Amino acid sequence: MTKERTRMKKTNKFFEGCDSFTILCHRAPDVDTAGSAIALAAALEGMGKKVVIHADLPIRDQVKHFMSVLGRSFDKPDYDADCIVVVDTNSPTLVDLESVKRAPGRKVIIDHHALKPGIADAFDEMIIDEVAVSATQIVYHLLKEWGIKLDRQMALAIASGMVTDSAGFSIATTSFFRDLAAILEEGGLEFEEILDSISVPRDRSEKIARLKGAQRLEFVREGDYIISVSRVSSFESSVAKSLLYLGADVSFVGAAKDGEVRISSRASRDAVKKGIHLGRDILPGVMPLIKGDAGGHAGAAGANGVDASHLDEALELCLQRTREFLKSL
Ligand SMILES: [Mn+2]
Repeated sequence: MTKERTRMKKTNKFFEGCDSFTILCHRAPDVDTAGSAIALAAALEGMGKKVVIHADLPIRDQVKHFMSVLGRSFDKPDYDADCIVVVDTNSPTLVDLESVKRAPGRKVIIDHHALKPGIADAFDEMIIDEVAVSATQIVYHLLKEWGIKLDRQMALAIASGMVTDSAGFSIATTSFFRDLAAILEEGGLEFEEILDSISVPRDRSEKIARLKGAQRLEFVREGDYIISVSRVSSFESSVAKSLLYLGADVSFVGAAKDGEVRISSRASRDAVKKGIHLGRDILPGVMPLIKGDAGGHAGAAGANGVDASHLDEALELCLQRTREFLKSL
């Protein structure tokens, strides 16, 4: 779907003539798709319409937390509703498109990504704005167009989607900040409330694992880089991540528990830019030592196996391979 083919109507009052709505979030929903659905649902319910919100599993912890803060839950989808609205979804694999196609009602899609082939044809109306930072920002403009005053819940839903999709404001635009300020003001919200709605409170055992990981930390310098190694009994990936916050460029954290052994590793953006690829070049080396598998991305990778007796050797091997790579730069 190219921008040219995108149909933008002057007014987008797609709700007219419909009494019941099913809003579909994308599979494994994020805060933007959930926030879009919640704000839209609240606006439609304010008009006396019946709305259900659905998303296909899995539902991640951040979204579970967000939904509970917003006081909303996912429901069973009603494909017989007068109108099906799909939010923050550009790919046919992210929703049950066959059910959408078969649905008798009006079908609308709202997104801030270019639609991938095979999805546009299922819809009667497309509200696509590729300049918007988040789908909730599009929903915000729709609600304004409909003359709706944002309440706290709508404002929180919209602003949270904007903040999470802006990737730490790295892709935020001037209009993004202008909209965000207006939304916070209209909803009577402090920015801190947005952060609370999207940050999952960390489990105490995870906090302890992070601190133990720091306590047992060993590190070596290789040129300008610092490689760190530690061992915990669980939350190894959270610990590996936290070691980067502490200052390491690359971290390896091993965990052995109940006959299972896992290694999690992280590399800083800088190390990844230099060409390190943990999932391809470093972690697979430990597979025979832990009798298991390894893989992952350049900056985040893991290994798991069934033999914990050589875990220290496996971590040492990761360290040596990383040193060799860094030496070769
Ligand atoms: Mn989005």
